[in-house]
Amino acid sequence: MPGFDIIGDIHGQADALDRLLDLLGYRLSDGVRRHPDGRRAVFLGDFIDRGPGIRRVLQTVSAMREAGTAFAVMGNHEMNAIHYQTWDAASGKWLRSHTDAHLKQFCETIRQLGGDLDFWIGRMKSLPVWLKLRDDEGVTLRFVHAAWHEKAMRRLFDEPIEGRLARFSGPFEAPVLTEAGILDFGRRRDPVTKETPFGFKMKERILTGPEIPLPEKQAYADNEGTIRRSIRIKWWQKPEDDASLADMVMAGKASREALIKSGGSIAFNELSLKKPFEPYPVEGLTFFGHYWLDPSEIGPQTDRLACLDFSVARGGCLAAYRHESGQTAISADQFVAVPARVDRTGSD
Ligand SMILES: [Mn+2]
Repeated sequence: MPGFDIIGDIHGQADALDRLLDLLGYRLSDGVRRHPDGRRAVFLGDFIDRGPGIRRVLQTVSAMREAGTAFAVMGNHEMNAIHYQTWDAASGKWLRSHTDAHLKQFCETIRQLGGDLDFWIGRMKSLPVWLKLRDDEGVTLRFVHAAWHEKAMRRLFDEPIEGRLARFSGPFEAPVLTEAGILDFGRRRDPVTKETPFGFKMKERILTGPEIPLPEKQAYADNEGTIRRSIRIKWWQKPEDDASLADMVMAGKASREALIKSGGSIAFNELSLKKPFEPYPVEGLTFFGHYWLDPSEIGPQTDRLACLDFSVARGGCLAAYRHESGQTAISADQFVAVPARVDRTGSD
């Protein structure tokens, strides 16, 4: 029974994607990558920004989706791109403001896609915000870019927004944003009520992952030198009574070490949170990307949960997890990866 090959954040690294698909056995025929045994790929979002091959990554993924040889979910970078390009007439501004920092994130994509930018933005809008399916043996598989939050997802899907509009089209298992949903996910403040829409808050959680603000003195410089005033957390994990910040942070090894140096041993439960931290319970197998893990950390977070982002855009590697139908636990030996760059200088 054919299984699934789940692939993490690509960020324009088209060569690495080609090498990974070769390694997984997806062959090119009629311009589409297909697996001879009928296996299918699942991409976890963040196709664009940073790398040199953004167009080729979008073409590869798009062709596979259309041919039915792959599924994909939306990443925060695709959501940002859509919001950057969407004018909100009711508020009189872009859904993602055109600040220098936002332009800096998006400029490689604008430059590389040129006149085709709007065509590709249209394709990005067809990506579901999350995906749930069953393999051939009935095991539930969940896919999301950053965090699976079942309760929020149910409410997002079931509850109509202002004017009784639906946020999503398509089935619950693969919900695609409607134009109203794109607005609801992009508005920091509702133009009428002035409140932050539920869609915006949940977009932050699901596509960017929940973050917890740090006390002033705990701000720290991560491995890229960016000052962090909050930490991304292990959203699925109930903190032990004596958990430290370093135990609960969800980030690559270098970032964790920077946090520990700056005092990450302080107790997680001493943080003055507005609300107590509530882990998101998850059943079945869940796969996500987004967290810039170190290539030395390849392996699952728990036997039912795996992050597949190993920082290919920072010279790490592009990874996949080979799921076989019927398996109910994630196993460390079913990860495969290719490095961002192939070193040719050592060959003869
Ligand atoms: Mn991301």
